[in-house]
Amino acid sequence: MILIVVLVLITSLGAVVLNMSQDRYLFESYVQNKIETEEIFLVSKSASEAVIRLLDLDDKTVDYIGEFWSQNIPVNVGEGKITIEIADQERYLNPNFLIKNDKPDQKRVAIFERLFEILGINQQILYNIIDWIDKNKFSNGGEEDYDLYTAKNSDLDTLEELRLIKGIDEKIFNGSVVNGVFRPGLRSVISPYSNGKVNINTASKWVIMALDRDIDETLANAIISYRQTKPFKKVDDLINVDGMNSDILYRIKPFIDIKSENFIANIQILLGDRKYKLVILLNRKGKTKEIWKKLY
Ligand SMILES: [Ca+2]
Ligand SMILES: [Ca+2]
Repeated sequence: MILIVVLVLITSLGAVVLNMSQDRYLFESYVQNKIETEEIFLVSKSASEAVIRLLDLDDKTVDYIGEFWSQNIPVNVGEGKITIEIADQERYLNPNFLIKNDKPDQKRVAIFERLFEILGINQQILYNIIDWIDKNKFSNGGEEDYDLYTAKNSDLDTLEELRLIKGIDEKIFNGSVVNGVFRPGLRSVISPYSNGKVNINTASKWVIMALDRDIDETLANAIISYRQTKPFKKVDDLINVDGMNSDILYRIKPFIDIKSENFIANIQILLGDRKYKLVILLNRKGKTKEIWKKLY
């Protein structure tokens, strides 16, 4: 399986990169820039095709850490070096689901309240996020303070947009070290791209703990060590974990799954001495589709 995927990657990327090195000698320097633009365009296109093929080859009925897509994939061809890193988005909590039919969804708000408590983030910031997303202009304690700018009053389209919300600073967004221990920021636990169901095979300890008041750190760690040897094939398999009970399972069932639907591929591209970062959002409902692609 791994060999097949590597071959798929090399054949789709290889032809492009090899042809490019010959072109360099054939054109004058003023043409160079145009070629380089086309090179990166072709490499981006090939990388995107390779990721789509890789995700289509994967078993879609279950997704867990340790599957081929979840590992860093380095591809070296000619003078091109490409590293592909894919993360499913269902490992995160999606703040856009905090609002349902124009009102805060209380069960999901409770999940986020626990998340913020675990991460040591002021709860007021959660209400600022709700104000940012909900359509009304009434305050949940935050909106009245939006004096320098107005709240968006609709869903978050990107993760970076969080930085525009009152109170979310560098530390809260990226995480920080508290008493020698890394405390994750919002970017490590939330995503506006997930389908709203947390994949218990890929979610971090903090996200799992936020799901229910009775999931403490010990139980979250037990879930993670269980799935390392035996990924969950169905949600009900959670009952086999030491410390799990049917009450917790009943409460969290509407919010969890054992597979993922949305993926972000972070691709580092080195072409000679030029460096690029390509980010692709993909959706895999049925066949894998590219939603957007950004080149930096
Ligand atoms: Ca899979
Ligand atoms: Ca609002």
